[in-house]
Amino acid sequence: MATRGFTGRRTPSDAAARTPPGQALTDDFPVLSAGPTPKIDLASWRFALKVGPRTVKAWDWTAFNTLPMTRLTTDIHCVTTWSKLDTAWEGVAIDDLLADAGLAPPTGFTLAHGYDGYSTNVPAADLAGPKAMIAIRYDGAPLEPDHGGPARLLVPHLYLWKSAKWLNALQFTERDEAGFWELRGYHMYGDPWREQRYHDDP
Ligand SMILES: Nc1nc2c(c(=O)[nH]1)N[C@H]1C(S)=C(S)[C@@H](COP(=O)(O)O)O[C@H]1N2
Ligand SMILES: [Mo]
Repeated sequence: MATRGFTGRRTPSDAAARTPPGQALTDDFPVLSAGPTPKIDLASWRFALKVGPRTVKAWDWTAFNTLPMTRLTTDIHCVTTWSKLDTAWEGVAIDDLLADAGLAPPTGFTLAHGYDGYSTNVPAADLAGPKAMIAIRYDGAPLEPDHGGPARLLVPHLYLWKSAKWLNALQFTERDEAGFWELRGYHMYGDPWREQRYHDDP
């Protein structure tokens, strides 16, 4: 029997129970970006952890790859109504990043910044534990540029627009500041199970 991920063991009712309201399952992996995929050279790639305007620590690609790597198989949900089950990722858990920077887990909010100028906001607590990471591999291979490679944020319990591609900084902020899509009417939190698509959704 050929299996991809856990697909072979998924029953129809299991799949239905894992599909949030208003979503439909896809086996494809659509690409959604506000602009063109930026060209990022691994030799010049940098990722910075910031508290407000202050850079606490920055990693180049070599240093980033010495951090502990975590595997995460999870469902993802895009606000354009597709969901994809059992996607397999590998990357650095935010807790491990904070430990390497000698930073206590922050309490406020986070702005994730991409190389393309994109940004999105996530409460800091939503990045803690095994449920979020900075992903560098997908489905056993380096993350493709169109999907955010070299490195993207992955916060799979929120709509996928929160998972900033081409990540170059995580910035902790005291206030909840809107990012690119949040300034254009998307929800400040974005829980797919509560259908928090647009700003005024409860
Ligand atoms: N840097 C950056 N990250 C981004 C985007 C973007 O335009 N730039 N688009 C977001 C949106 S709206 C979605 S739905 C997902 C899509 O991820 P995918 O292309 O891997 O499916 O990436 C999110 N992250
Ligand atoms: Mo999106």
